[in-house]
Amino acid sequence: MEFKYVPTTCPFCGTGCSFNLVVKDGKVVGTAPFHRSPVNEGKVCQKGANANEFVNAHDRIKTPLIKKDGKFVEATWEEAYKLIASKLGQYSGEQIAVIGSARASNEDNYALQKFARCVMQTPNIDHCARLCHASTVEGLTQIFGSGAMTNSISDLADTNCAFIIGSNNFEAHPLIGRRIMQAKANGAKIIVCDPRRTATAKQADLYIQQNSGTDIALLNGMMQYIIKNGWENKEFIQNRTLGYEEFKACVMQDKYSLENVSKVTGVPAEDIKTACEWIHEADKTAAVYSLGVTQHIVGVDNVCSVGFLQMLTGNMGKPGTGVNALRGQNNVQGACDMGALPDSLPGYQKVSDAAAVKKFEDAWGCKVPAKVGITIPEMFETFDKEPSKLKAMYLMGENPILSEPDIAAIDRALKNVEFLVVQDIFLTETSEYADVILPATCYAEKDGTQTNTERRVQKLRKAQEGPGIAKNDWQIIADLAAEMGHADKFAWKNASEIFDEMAALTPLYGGMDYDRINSEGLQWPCPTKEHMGTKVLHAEKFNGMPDGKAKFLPIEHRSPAEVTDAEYPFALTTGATIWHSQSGTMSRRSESLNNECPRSWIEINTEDAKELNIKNGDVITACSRSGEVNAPAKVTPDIKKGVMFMPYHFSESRVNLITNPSCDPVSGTPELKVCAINIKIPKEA
Ligand SMILES: Nc1nc2c(c(=O)[nH]1)N[C@H]1C(S)=C(S)[C@@H](COP(=O)(O)OP(=O)(O)OC[C@H]3O[C@@H](n4cnc5c(=O)[nH]c(N)nc54)[C@H](O)[C@@H]3O)O[C@H]1N2
Ligand SMILES: Nc1nc2c(c(=O)[nH]1)N[C@H]1C(S)=C(S)[C@@H](COP(=O)(O)OP(=O)(O)OC[C@H]3O[C@@H](n4cnc5c(=O)[nH]c(N)nc54)[C@H](O)[C@@H]3O)O[C@H]1N2
Ligand code: SF4
Ligand SMILES: [Mo]
Repeated sequence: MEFKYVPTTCPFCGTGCSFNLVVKDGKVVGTAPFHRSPVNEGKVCQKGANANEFVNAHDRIKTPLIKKDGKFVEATWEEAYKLIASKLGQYSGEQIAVIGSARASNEDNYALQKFARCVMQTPNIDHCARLCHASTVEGLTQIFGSGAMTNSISDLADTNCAFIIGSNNFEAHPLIGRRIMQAKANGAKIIVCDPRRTATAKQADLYIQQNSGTDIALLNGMMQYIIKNGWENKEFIQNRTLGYEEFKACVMQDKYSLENVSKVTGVPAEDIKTACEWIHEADKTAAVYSLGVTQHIVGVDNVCSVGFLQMLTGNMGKPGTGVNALRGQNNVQGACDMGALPDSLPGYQKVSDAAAVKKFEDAWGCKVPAKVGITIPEMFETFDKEPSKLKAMYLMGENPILSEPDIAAIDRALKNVEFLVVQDIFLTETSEYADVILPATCYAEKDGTQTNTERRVQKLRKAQEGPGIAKNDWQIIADLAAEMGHADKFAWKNASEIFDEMAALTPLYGGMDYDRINSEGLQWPCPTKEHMGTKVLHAEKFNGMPDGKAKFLPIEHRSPAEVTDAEYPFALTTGATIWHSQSGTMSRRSESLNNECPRSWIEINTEDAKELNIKNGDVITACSRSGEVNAPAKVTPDIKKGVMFMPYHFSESRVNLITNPSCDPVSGTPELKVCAINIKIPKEA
């Protein structure tokens, strides 16, 4: 029997590993290593290894579906396009909200944002980066002039000290965790700061278990101790930064003394000292962070504080250093790069910049709304509270009824959407609310590109045909645009043509084309055809800053939106497990992954469990000001006393029923990492 091997990029996380899809008789049947990848060198995690399993799940959507009398009925593409065109045509620009997909390719997202801006004339386009690393994009842009991971995955192996804060990379980015372990094997010190003793924390040489939501206090305390010892890098501060004196005055306040910070964070002063000593002694320290830092009402300030630690110690612009924000979904970096954001055109060219808007208007031959649109939380809040303002939604590859905080509010909002189009590969809990569902091909069925966390643009390669009459996302959008009278602007023959159009308008990608990225990909910025891409940002200069210098700011600790009290005495934090991905639409259809982890749970500290008389496996109810949810208890000493944890992948146990919708005021990222809860023990039936 003939087997064919098609190299492609993983559809799960932002690490961007490559592997081969094994194809037999025209169907994807397995995966096999692809050794040449500079990211993962032929290795994958359990999700990558089983990434073939959901592709041919029996319940892939095969035809468009139109809701008639409350039931979905199979339809032809023509029927679906006609209906959508006539419905969307009834609304004016800003009455329409569009959500892009960090699962779909760069080409798909480029097509969607062009459709939103050009055909729909709406500025309201966003995607799930809002729920995770929008705080990174905002924070790092404020201080460095670029919102991306500064360094490369492979150079983490060369660091002498990894300072990991709010990242459980052993589960969420396992092949980045592998690089950090390579550094450890070479003698690097590993510091992990996390309220949970995670799989990552268990590898640490120093584990710092701070209270949830106290990272600024911890970082300010560390920076005060570094300055007090004269360990700051004076030359770097002098030559490459601005704003130091005001920043210093802030961190030197008595409230950030070791003694006071120890009280706020719950971390022994000795451990804070040790962390500072190791960073001081190391030639190169890499800061690594993820959602434990960003998903807070102080997410942007948290991100900046991590940046300041690296600026203060001169750990920027060299391999093995930097601020390494580990981005989430397979193509969340790309969806941001492509302009699926309410304030940015492709390549972070701002909608508030008249020259940028003019450039796109000239290239596309249409008006482009020169206005900042609304974010995902604002979209749902408007549908919920002011439905006269927002009428329709086009949602490509996102499952908000599981992934957004405060599900009761999202339910009300979705019920208020007059016309909802959902474009996905599976029926989801969200698509139940749709008026029309459109079947898309998945990663294994299309050519295209995606951009990983280290800014590497890599190929997706078609390995099999899609199910039924499913089409590529970009093709669906182009067909719909044609139906609405804009055929000329969306007349692409293939994904490569879309990439070329995008690259010509996007200086970060300007030197890339499908031939150049074919083997190992290229890391942006790559402005010209001769440019070899950029492994380390800010090597000589902070190019995006007006004067080329990074910016220190004074940042104070602030408490989370919900603090614990007598009624809700525990802090709940939420996140990922290695076996599942996001709302589980893909990973839970993988038999291998779902067998390993078939149900949700709630982690409770051993002492708390004893006080509440809860045993391992007891089904308990967690309740908050927003709602309640049941899950079996997992009693463990690994979580801090007073803190509990739930994963967010399980539709039958929706943790977002109890999370709170408070957001960072600048990034709009919800505080998914802290809410106040209590526990009820259901009476035996
Ligand atoms: N297996 C798997 N991998 C994934 C995903 C998945 O669903 N499954 N999702 C992908 C996506 S979209 C993303 S964005 C990334 C997320 O990657 P991560 O951010 O690494 O994963 P999380 O589990 O959300 O949270 C990280 C850690 O933050 C800690 N934390 C909670 N509160 C605080 C706090 O106040 N301070 C600090 N310092 N830490 C805190 C949590 O205990 C947790 O260990 O993972 C990606 N990778
Ligand atoms: N409590 C809590 N909630 C969280 C988080 C948390 O830490 N705690 N994390 C948040 C984070 S970091 C994120 S990123 C969000 C994720 O939130 P979502 O983006 O809503 O999660 P996914 O399950 O990845 O949804 C992606 C959808 O895209 C579909 N899909 C896959 N491939 C394709 C494709 O090629 N084309 C199309 N059209 N569709 C496709 C999938 O079937 C799925 O329905 O959740 C957030 N929610
Ligand atoms: S680490 Fe991420 S990209 Fe790599 S195989 Fe695992 S899920 Fe896929
Ligand atoms: Mo994410």
